Amino acid sequence: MDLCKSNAEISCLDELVVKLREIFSQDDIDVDYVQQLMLSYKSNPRDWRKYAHFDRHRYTRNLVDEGNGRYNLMLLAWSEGQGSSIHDHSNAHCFMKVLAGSLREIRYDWPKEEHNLFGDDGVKEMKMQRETTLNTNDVAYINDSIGLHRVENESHTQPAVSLHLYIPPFNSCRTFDQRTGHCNKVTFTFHSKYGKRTPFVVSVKN
Ligand code: CSS
Ligand code: FE2
Repeated sequence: MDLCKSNAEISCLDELVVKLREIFSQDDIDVDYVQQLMLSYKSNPRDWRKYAHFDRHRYTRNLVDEGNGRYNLMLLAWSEGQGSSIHDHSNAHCFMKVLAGSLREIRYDWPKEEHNLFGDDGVKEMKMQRETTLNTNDVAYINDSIGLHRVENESHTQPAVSLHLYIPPFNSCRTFDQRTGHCNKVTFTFHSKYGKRTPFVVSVKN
């Protein structure tokens, strides 16, 4: 592990990890401060290459740090054209910093239930709030009171890598159908933990 200087600027990913552990030993979360801290780290692939495992079929989630159970820090690796569904963040804070390439964030309002005379179950197209392109080193923040989002690597020529901080950690969320507003619970898995590929878990039903 590289030794990092401990000045105000964050000079490497290991230093960011140490700083985050310090901050979250307290209970209050200063969203602006955490965002500034993540901004002040300038991405260097040497720091995070070992976490960047790509998959041809979908974006991967790679655990970097569990922060004493208070948060999850993870690296997401997006191949060309890969994206997420529209999702919530299970009442957690979500910080997202682009480490390589660029990502498109599309935000939506929560779907509104519409009940009508015929008892239909509230099918309603979801309303988009805004679209933002996040370039390398940019940081975005969202929580459930702001809305929902989906994230996409729109590039057909460049992969993208992002660093995500979720406070508190969660292992499931809800995904939403843009045309109907209907949602499903999904459970997450890690493709790798601390740089090592997670073994496949095959569940056998009798
Ligand atoms: N919430 C998604 C990534 S976009 S913030 C996830 O954890 O996979
Ligand atoms: Fe998200």
